[in-house]
Amino acid sequence: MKSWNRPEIPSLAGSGPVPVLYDTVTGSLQPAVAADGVAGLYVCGITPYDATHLGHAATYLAFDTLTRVWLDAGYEVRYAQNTTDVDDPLLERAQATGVDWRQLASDQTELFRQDMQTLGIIPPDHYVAVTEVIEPVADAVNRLVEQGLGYRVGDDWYFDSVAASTGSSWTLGEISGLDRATMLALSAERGGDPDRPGKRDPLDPLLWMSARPGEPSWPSAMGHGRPGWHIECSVIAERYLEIPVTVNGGGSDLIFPHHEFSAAHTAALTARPLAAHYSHAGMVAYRGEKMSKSLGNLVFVSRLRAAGVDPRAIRLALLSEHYRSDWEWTEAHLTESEARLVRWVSWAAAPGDDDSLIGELRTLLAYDLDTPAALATIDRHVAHQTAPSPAALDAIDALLGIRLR
Ligand code: 5CA
Ligand code: ZN
Repeated sequence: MKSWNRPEIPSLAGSGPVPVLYDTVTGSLQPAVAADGVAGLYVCGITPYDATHLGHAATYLAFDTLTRVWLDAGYEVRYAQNTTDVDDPLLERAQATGVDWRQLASDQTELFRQDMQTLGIIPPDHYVAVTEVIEPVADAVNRLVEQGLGYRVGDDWYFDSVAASTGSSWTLGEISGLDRATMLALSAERGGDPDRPGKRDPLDPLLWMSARPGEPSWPSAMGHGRPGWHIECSVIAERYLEIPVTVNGGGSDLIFPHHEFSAAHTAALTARPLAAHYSHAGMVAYRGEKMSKSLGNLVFVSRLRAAGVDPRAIRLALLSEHYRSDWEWTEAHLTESEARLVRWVSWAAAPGDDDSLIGELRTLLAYDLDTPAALATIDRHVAHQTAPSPAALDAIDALLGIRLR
């Protein structure tokens, strides 16, 4: 699928440090290193049934920042992202609004591309819709069935997580580190069906859903149907990147069940881990609750854009919070960022020869992408009316995606 235009990224003299990044699996900061200087990044994409909200934008901006730090460290970055363009909520929304599901998905994906481009987010090298990989997904499910790790309930197919846990290089709970009671609760909350009779284990996730009347389906060895959710990311990552990828990322709502089971599927299919490193962005809330399409408490990037807000101010607002924290969007985030941008732009209009920001930004961002500290450092330079060198302004652009000149 078509991606979006890549922002211009100034190249800086020398190189910055390789980042250390909080890893969900070990619960500690770990260097996000690629032995051969080529970092592989897989980030879970949107389910395109509603416009991009600031929560999505914050998550993609976190991995954009990681990419910028990697590039500055001299790495090559290979990046893949999916879109879940066949899934229950999308089909339900299409049905409820009388729009063809393909049209809904392509319209919303297009809006997402525009939002990402406006925000200057580095695009993935491979932007892949699930509908583009139905055959490889069906083939992967079939292989799991042949290995005895996929089984039938009614006409649907499930992954045997207990058998996989003993027979492969993955064990249940390894990625999320959660206890069973928590996994059961999250499974029910996030698209699983722990109470369905006939499953070998309540946590077993769906691999292949048989065709439902009025819904899209494709032929396969398991009968007509469509992919389950976790298998899509497992297959797309393997198909477009080297496994294990350096970092598998997404929002923290994907830790369980999604990343747990994508990793399980990859381990069963390839005998390799999906990723060396699991990184999760915190949840952005609005009016007291997690911003979510299903709750409807959304602030849309496209609305802010249409209202004439400078995209750099949106970026600064999101960068002002640490990517790993859960935080609540307020109108003040925007007004403060607009004021900050005005101050920065007038400071940048009188450049000089002060290079010191370059090293400061490199150090702060390489330490678990500490964007709030990076902004605070720039604020200090602005307050002291230092005269930034053109290279220092380039560093703000290259590392934070904010162009001031
Ligand atoms: N298509 C699946 C992933 S395979 C999906 O979760 N789609 S989504 O549209 O619901 O979310 C897209 C991305 O935004 C995911 O990485 C998700 O973790 C992240 N996300 C969703 N809501 C928020 C939020 N309120 N704050 C931060 N990130 C969020
Ligand atoms: Zn995913």
